[in-house]
Amino acid sequence: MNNFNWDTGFSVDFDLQTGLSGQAVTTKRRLSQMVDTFYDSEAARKMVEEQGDPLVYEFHELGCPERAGDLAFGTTVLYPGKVGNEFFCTKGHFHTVLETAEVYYTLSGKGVMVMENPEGHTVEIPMSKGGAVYVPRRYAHRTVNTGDQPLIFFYTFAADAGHDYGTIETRGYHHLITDDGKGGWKTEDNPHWRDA
Ligand code: S6P
Ligand code: ZN
Repeated sequence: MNNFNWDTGFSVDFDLQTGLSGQAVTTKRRLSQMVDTFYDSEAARKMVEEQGDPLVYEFHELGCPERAGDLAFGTTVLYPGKVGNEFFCTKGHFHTVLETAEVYYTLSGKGVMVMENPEGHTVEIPMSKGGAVYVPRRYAHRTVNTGDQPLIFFYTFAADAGHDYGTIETRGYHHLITDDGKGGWKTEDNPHWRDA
């Protein structure tokens, strides 16, 4: 447990030098927990068996009360890797309160913020050190590591926003972010996307 006082204030050391092993506990997502996130889920299962279930990402959940007026925040580390041609990414989610935005600030690495709204409008915004990305209200958000180093970013959002993972788990994303074979990334339509 921690001593974060959400009523009188506190500071927290994210301890980025030692891979988030400081005072703030992280939630970890291994590939076995998200094989169906990737287009080639069979390749993901094979990687789990043959490569010892790699850690895809971890992020802080500091225990911010889910009440109006508070700001939840933390740091995410998304590790480099690929499943087939598709870069490692987070699961991605809508906020349960759809009309809530979020801000991401990239501390190191490079990647892409992949967003789409319920009407199917899609937006991809590159992420690199020193850049802030505004995730607008109503947009699902997923981060993708397109580099060969960890992508590390700070995030903050309204604490009562809630997380809807089910919609993305059921429908998938419209777009996949894949290796372009030239050291960069490209967007491909996801053949598995379902208009459920
Ligand atoms: C929460 C915020 C981030 C993500 C984290 C992991 O609103 O967007 O903290 O939770 O980057 O991604 P995901 O999609 O597994 O929640
Ligand atoms: Zn969010």
